[in-house]
Amino acid sequence: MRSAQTLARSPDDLSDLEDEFAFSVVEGLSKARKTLPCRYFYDARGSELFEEITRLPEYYPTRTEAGILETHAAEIVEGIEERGLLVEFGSGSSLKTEILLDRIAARVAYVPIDVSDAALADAKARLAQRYPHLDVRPIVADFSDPVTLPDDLAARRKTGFFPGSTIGNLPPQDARRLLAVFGRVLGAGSRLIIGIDLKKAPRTLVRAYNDAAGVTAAFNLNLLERINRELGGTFDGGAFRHEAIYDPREGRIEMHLVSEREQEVDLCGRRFHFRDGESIHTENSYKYSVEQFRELARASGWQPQRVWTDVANQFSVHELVWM
Ligand code: AVJ
Repeated sequence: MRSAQTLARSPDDLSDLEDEFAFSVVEGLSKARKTLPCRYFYDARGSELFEEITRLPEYYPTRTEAGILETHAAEIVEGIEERGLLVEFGSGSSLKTEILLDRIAARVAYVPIDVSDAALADAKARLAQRYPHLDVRPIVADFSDPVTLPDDLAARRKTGFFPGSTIGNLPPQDARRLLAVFGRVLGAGSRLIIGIDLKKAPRTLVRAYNDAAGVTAAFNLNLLERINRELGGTFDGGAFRHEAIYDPREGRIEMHLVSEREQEVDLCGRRFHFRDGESIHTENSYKYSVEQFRELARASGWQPQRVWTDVANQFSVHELVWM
C-alpha cells in the first residue's frame, strides 16, 4: 500500500505552492541534479553575510570594481550630460553609485530599481542627506522586469548602471536576454555601465569563493537555514558542507552544498532524499575575458564602447550603447 502522503500528490505536482520561494525550492530539490536559485541567498542574514564577504581579503571583486570606478569616474561620467538620467538595476544600498553621483548629482535624476522596499527607502534617505538637490525616484521591481520609467523623466538621455558582476550569475544565454531587456527599458541612444568579473587563475577564483574564515560557507549554508525558518524545513546544516569549484569549460565558479551522509529532509509536506555526497547546486558565477563580454553585449544588441580594468586585470567595467 502507498502511504497517504504519497497518494495525496505526485512528486511533480506543485499546485499547492503559491509562495514563490516554496515553489522554487520544491522544484529545485525535485530535479535529478538538485538546485536552489541563488537569488534566495539574500534574506536579512544572507545580505549581512554578503556584506561581510565583500570585505574578505580573498574576495577581490567588490573592492576592485570600486577602485576602477574611483580611478576612472571622470571618464565614466563623461557621457552623462546636463538633465540626464541614471537608472540603476538592482541598486540595493546604492553605495557604489555614490562614486558616480559625487560627480553628477547636480545634473541628473536617479532611478534606483530594487526588489527591496526597505533597501530603497534607506538608500533614498541617505542620498537625500548627501545630495539635497538630487531627484531620486525609486522603483520597486526585480531588475529583470521590463519596467516603465517615470513619464516626466522618460525623454531624458539615460545611462543604465549594473555593477557588481551580478550578470555573471546568469548563463550567457540569459545574460544576453537580460541585456536586451535593459536596452528596451532605457531606449535608443542610451548607455549602460556594467561591471563583470574577469577570467583568471582558477586558484584565485576558488579562494574568493572558499575563504579561510568560512564566511562564504556560512552564506551558502544560510540558504538551508532560511528554508528551515520560512518553509518549516528539517535541514541539518551540520550535515552539509560548502563547496566551490571552477569549471574551466563553462568558465564559471559553481557553489554547491554537499550532503555528508545519506539523509532525508522534509519540507512543504514532501520528503527529499539525499545520497551520501549528493550536491545541491546553489550558484553559478560566470567569468569572462574582456573580448568575450564585448561579444556577449554585441549579440544582445548593444555596441561596446570603452572598457576600464584594474592594473592586475581582475575586473572590468564596460560602457555600452543601445542604438
Ligand atoms: C553578487 C553575484 C556578484 O558571484 O561573486 C559571492 C555572489 N557568491 N560569493 C558573486 C557571491 C559567493 C557574487 N555576486
